[in-house]
Amino acid sequence: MPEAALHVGSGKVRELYALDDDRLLLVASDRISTFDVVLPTEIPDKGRVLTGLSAFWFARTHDICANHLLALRADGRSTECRRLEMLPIECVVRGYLSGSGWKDYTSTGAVCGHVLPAGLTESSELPEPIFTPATKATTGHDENIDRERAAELVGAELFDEVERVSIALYRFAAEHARARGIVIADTKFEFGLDDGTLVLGDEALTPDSSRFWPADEYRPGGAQPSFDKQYARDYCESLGWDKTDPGPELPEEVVAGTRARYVEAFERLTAIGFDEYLADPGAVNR
Ligand code: PZK
Repeated sequence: MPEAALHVGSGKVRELYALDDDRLLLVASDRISTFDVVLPTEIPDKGRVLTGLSAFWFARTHDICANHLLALRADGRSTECRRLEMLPIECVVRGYLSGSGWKDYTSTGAVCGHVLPAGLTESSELPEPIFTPATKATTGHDENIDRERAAELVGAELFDEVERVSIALYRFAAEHARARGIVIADTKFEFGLDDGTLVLGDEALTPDSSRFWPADEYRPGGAQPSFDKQYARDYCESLGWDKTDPGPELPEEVVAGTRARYVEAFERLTAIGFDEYLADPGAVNR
């Protein structure tokens, strides 16, 4: 628990505290959600994996875009960050056709105004990554919006900048990950402004903000297994759970298998031992 910090927000699996007028503390819990429901069982160290991975990407993408990270705390799960004026759109980049992108393509042949080639199949790699903004739903699901609507929400000039920066960040990370056996199918960024300068906030390029797929199992033509959550999903499906709250408890072998996949994603992507990260979170900056 952070000292002398006011709780200012809750996400499904994260908490946000105010440290002072200019700084926030973002704390990643070990909670896991599947099929949009937070499960009653935690995955030990999941919050540390996501925090460390985010910090790793922040350290390596400074030259593409400034970011909100000020310091990682010694607990490995808490990020001190600069307080920004957040933009009212989710900045999604898709390199592959999945989720709502695949749904929209099957009904219209386009995603957020990007007309795509005919004949693509579920999970196909796109010819080029596309920027597919969404609104921030306060309840329920984010809604895809076309580029005109997004430009109205943030202004045309800022729209052009977040599109360019989002695609550059995705290309950098997807290429890095692909060389290490992980497909980043799509990802969501949240940006803010600090004195008018565009700054990347939130968590970035983690398995909770992206779709990570094992590259060696990639087979377009259907849904792909999740790098991190597949054991938990398969177990939940095997119970015949109706996917309404509350979700089922996970048995220890599913917890252990899931934890191992998060740690594997961290180690593959960062080339840092997870034990080194736990001993010194600053390892992600070297
Ligand atoms: C900010 N969220 C999402 C909600 C969470 C996270 N640097 C920042 N400055 C101002 N606002 C935010 C950030 C960041 N990051 C992030 N909402 C506001 C969110 C609830 C819990 F952990």
